[in-house]
Amino acid sequence: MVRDHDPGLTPSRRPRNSPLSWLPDLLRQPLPQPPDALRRGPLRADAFPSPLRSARLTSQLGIALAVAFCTCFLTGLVSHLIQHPPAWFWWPSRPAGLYRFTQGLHVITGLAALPLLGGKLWSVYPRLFAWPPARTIAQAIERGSVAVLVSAALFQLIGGLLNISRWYGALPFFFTTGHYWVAWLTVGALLVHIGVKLPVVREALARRDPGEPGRGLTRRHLLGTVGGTAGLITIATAGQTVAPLAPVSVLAPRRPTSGPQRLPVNRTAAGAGVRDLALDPGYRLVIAGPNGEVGCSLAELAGMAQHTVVLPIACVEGWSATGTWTGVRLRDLVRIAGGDPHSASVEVESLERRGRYRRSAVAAPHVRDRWTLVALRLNGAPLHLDHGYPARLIAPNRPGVLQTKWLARITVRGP
Ligand SMILES: Nc1nc2c(c(=O)[nH]1)N[C@H]1C(S)=C(S)[C@@H](COP(=O)(O)O)O[C@H]1N2
Ligand SMILES: [Mo]
Repeated sequence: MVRDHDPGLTPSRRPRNSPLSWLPDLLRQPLPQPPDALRRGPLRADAFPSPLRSARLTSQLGIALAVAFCTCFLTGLVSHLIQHPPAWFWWPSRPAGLYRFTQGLHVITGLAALPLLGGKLWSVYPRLFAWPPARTIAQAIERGSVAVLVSAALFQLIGGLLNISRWYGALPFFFTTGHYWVAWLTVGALLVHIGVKLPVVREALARRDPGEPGRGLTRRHLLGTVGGTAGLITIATAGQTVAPLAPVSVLAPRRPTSGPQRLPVNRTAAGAGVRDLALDPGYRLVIAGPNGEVGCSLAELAGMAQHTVVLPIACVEGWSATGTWTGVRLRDLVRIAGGDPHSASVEVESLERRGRYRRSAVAAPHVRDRWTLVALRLNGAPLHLDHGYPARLIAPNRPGVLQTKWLARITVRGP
């Protein structure tokens, strides 16, 4: 059975004569025993008879979850930093598929964590009804921190799932901001939890479980089922970014090859309200820099040196798809505007008037990369209207949200 554990407050480790020496004593104060008449239903002593639950099972699931959550946290943090770079942050333009890898991993580990968390919560949920609810103040605080951890973890996994399913309206706030701040809350509560439970985990893993049921479902079966479910979910969804798995990706929200020009569309031209502007024969791409402003027609852009690159769109939502793009190198346009192609940074703006992704910053490593294009063509044909016609940005190792479509203006800035 799962045992209660008092967070480490062994008297021997307590510093003497410190200004806080009263605190451990306070925390170990016993709380009043609640009246026994309340002990009904799930609060009864024998309410959860399953012999499958054990500290060892909980520990094994906990370790798998910790690995998934830490991977998710780190890859998510990278994605956040690329999109909101602080002054100290530097993100290279190569390897070209690095972001595709980190963000694919982010969504895959998040999805695999769902059955792991389900299994783990099942293995400990009788503790919700532990009697008495808390024996000491310290235990009440520790249980409160677990409640924070469970709510934050569920918020992250379910919110993420809604977002990759593109059910954007399901949450009453902007998903990315909530997901980012609750990630810190989750990881903080997780570190506290690991710190408190480490001794229990070590003890539980050191010896075999007593009372392993001889017949029927065993803990091994249970672990196998949870692990197998995590594996199945991975295989059934990873195909949205791992192309060879696409045929078996029955649960993936996106297929890498479905959409105009065999590429998914995130936001359509109609959705962005740019149809008329994009199709206007008077279209000009404004290029502004130290030399002033010039407007280039589509024919003028097509008359410049054209280059072809094979690069993925790697959406933050975890899908990615490779395209063959043809267009003008961004650094050639920077030169026309009078900027230094090796040190300049650039801001690109869309014809789209409103919308979060209507502009993006291109830092120097991406500006000088010869694979960064103002693309005019995709997979052998002029860009489809929904892929950013007449011109869009495509750069190596950048999240999809920064691959701005329907370009209207390029502003060259200094180093
Ligand atoms: N102007 C503009 N560009 C945009 C977007 C947008 O909403 N507006 N969405 C971005 C996102 S989130 C992604 S994933 C890619 C998708 O490009 P695609 O629709 O050509 O596949 O475009 C990016 N470019
Ligand atoms: Mo995206």
